[in-house]
Amino acid sequence: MALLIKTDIDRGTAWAEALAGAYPELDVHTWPYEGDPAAIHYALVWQPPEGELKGYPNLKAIFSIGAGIDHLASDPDLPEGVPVVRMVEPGLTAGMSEYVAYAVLGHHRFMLDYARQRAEKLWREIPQIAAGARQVGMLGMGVLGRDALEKLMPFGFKLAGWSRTPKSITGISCYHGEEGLREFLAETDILVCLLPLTPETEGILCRETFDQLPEGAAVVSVGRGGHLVEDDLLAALDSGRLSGATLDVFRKEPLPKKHPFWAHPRIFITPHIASMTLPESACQAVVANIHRLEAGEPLRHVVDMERGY
Ligand code: NDP
Ligand code: OXD
Repeated sequence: MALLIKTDIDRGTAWAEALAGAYPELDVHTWPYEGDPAAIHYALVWQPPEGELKGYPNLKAIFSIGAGIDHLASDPDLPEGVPVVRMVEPGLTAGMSEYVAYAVLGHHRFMLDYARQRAEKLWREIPQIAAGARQVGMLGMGVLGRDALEKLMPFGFKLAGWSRTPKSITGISCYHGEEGLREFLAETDILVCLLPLTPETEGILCRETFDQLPEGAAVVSVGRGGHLVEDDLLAALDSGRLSGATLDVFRKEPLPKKHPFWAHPRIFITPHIASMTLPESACQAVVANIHRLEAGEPLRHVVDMERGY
């Protein structure tokens, strides 16, 4: 049984070591691979070059190193009929919840304002608002969105989530579909986006959405850069419609040096690090799935490529 890893060199080495520990019999190769493509049964990939995977005729499954699979869905030559498995692993989930908690608390406690005051050596108290007076709204109530909201529960925020299909979760007001979006947005003071990037969700963080939020709301964009209409965000921040934004993902990554986001006082930027798959814990999920398939059992977390996530 052979598996090929395609990621950056450092992460590839960490993955190969983790897999060797978790499944010593697995023959692990790192990309670029110069052996016989027919000998490879599994691919574990992050942003493989377009058309690369179709060159392996005996693939049984493609494992995405990330939770998002847009880097695979965009390949017009993705091999047909080979299941694509998204990454669900505790390290990735925990990291995302940490980031979302940090960003939400930062907006809640006016940290962008205090950073600016610090630069001006200005000692000024901004009146505190009780967490219970604010709603945190999550776009995308999947593995990551739901965990992040649950981790925010002890702070006492009002919590709301929006998804495609209906949900019922204790302590979270759940909305779904286009009809639910308006009601969800109207009450959301801190909006977090943890949707997958699909044709339906592309550009969802746009003027029309911002205009439905309460005046002075904040936005945390951690799904994909394609969710955000960048000019609409700048306009909403400059007019005061929105009070701030935390952005981890961008339409073009790395964010170009001349991009106006870098210098904007109401934007906090990180370089797509909200969460990272940890090979040590993630290899267990991959290995368990390989064992499942080899035993004739169904794979877990297979992507519905029609739906796009
Ligand atoms: P899941 O597949 O578990 O969840 C996706 C959620 O989005 C589901 O609740 C789904 O609804 C909802 N959804 C999808 N399409 C729509 C739609 N058209 N309208 C309303 N809701 C919709 O994904 P994860 O939680 O595992 O990951 C989410 C995304 O986070 C990834 O796709 C990736 O882009 C991003 N990510 C970013 C990282 C970073 O470092 N910045 C790290 C990891 C992930 P339903 O429940 O009804 O199906
Ligand atoms: C992911 C990511 O999708 O890191 O996991 O962006």
